[in-house]
Amino acid sequence: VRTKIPFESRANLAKSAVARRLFSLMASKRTNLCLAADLTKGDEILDIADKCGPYICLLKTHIDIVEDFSESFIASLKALAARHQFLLMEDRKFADIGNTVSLQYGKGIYKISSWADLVTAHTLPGRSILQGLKAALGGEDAAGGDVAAERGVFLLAEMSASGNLIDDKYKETSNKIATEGGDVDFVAGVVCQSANCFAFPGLIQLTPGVKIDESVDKLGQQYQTPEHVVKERGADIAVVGRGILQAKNVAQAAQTYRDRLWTAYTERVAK
Ligand code: 5FU
Repeated sequence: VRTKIPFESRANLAKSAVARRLFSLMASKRTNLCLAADLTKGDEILDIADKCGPYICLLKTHIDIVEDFSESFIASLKALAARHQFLLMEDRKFADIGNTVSLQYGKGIYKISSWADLVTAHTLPGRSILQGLKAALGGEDAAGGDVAAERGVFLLAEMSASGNLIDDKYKETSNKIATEGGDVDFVAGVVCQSANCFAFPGLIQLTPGVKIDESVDKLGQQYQTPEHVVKERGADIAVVGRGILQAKNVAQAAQTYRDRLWTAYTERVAK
């Protein structure tokens, strides 16, 4: 089973170059924590990215909630990612026809494809979502090289929201889109809540809805503990937002989440 295989071995199995990079980074930096930097001011995001940077493998944004977006904000965020060694994921949850997602990914104010190593996408429109996103990267480069090499997608196969409409059939087909066909080199992983979402060890399971105090929020979010998502639910990377954002000392909270998630992972592969 994939959950027993160490990240450094799974790096060699990954078809996506970004997944290989991320697996290797997780193994060498010893972290499987993703920070959901859901803040609305650019400076607040940069500040938390700097403080939590040493403890995370991935920083996840919702760029459309940033009130003072600018190109210099992106430049600063990229500099922090390089300094602290983490990747950037825009949680855009693309869900439209290929032509539209291509424009949404590459154009507009945010030009997501120019800075986000990874993005998220719903499988609702089917396989064309991958072709559409790839189209924003311009297809093959002049030398026939692979444009997907620098960029990757996480496909949603489950959601943490209570009452969400995803059923087993949807999950199964999402898994097929992630693992079969000509665009699998573009798929770095799957966003889901359980280990049975996919079996292929070259994909990364990203699991949101993680908090030390297991609970819910007022708007349908459901939380599980770091140990539970890693050991029982198959999470490779756990996404933590408010569990860190609302802490008095965010760096210390990030370190605590990192330690608990990493210990749970090492116990999982050793067992
Ligand atoms: F795909 C999903 C999902 O199923 N649940 C989520 O919570 C994504 N998320 C994101 O993870 C959500 O958009 C937030 O950015 C983050 C969770 O934040 P929290 O503050 O830890 O609840």
